[in-house]
Amino acid sequence: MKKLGVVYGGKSAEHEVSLSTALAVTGAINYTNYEVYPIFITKNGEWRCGERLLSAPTSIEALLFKGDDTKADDVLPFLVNEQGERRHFDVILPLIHGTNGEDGTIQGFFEVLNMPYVGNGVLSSSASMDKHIMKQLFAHAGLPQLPYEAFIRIQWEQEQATIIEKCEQRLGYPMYVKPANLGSSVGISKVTTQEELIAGVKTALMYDRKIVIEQGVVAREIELAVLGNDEPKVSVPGEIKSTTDFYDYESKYHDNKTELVIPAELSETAYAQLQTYAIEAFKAVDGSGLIRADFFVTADERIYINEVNTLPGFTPMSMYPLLWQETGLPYPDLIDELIQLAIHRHEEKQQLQFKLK
Ligand code: G1L
Repeated sequence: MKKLGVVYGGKSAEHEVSLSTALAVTGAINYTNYEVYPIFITKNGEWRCGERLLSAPTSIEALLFKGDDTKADDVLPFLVNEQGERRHFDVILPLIHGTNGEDGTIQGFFEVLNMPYVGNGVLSSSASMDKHIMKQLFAHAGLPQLPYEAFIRIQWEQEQATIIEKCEQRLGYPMYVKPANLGSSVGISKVTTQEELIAGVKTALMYDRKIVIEQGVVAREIELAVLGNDEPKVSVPGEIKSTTDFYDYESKYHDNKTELVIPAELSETAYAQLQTYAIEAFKAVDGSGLIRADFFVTADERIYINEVNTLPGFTPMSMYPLLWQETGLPYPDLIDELIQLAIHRHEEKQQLQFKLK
């Protein structure tokens, strides 16, 4: 039996989302195939290891372990047990963001430990966390995307007028102003005037030193799920129908203001084109394990890639698992496949290093 460490909680804004995800995942794991160990990271960043789970936990409370709440940024309890012996896991399932939205950090930690982990590696995680880097990778891969502008704080301070002029000429209103480095939708504004643009940049600069401004578009939001390593598979497309103005943090996680239509209603041409683009996007960021690829599709079926998400929502009611459900892969099997992919990627890497010796 493989020892599986499920890591959840964490210092990020999505601590609670992570806990619900951990409850759903530990509820769906096949306990006859894995020895499951819960690893809880407090909001302070202290890692706490629980006793082996023998069956699905019944509530989030069962996943929270009490301890010294004054401790911060302590990974030692993950590395060694109470007897001071080194802990070992065959594979880690990180249901978590890196600290403060800077992703790839948790992945780097498991790399250093040479521990197999589920999902994207350091490069795809961090590249997809920076909207500007991601757009440059998409451009390089020839993926269609809407025009945008990107700049850092000092440029805004020194060349504000030029930046505004460029945005107005190349993009036009409405625009979306976003911090480059955020997973969720905090600090984002939709702007329709120059005053709003200036205010939006000021807001976004509170969250990041780098800003991306995107052209607004009247379009449907279509998402696809990609799964695999070197030969990734793609799901059917799904549509997010929002009732609010844009797909914001609130409606994403808290309200039920969005409706998912799976499979999305599309022409055969658009359907196939989206599937090709989703795989290309996965490869463009050098994904591994999984990626959710998000697109805009206009009424006349012009397609633009919006972004990829290396840590998509992952409860059984989230888009990514629902897309696979509809494509013929149920939630427990999806988790199993992701674990297998992690082990396989790690084994290949070990062989590569072995050949060099
Ligand atoms: F395990 C996977 F597949 F790699 C995986 C890991 C993490 C899938 C989805 C997620 N998502 C999350 O962890 C989160 C959306 C709860 C971020 Cl806080």
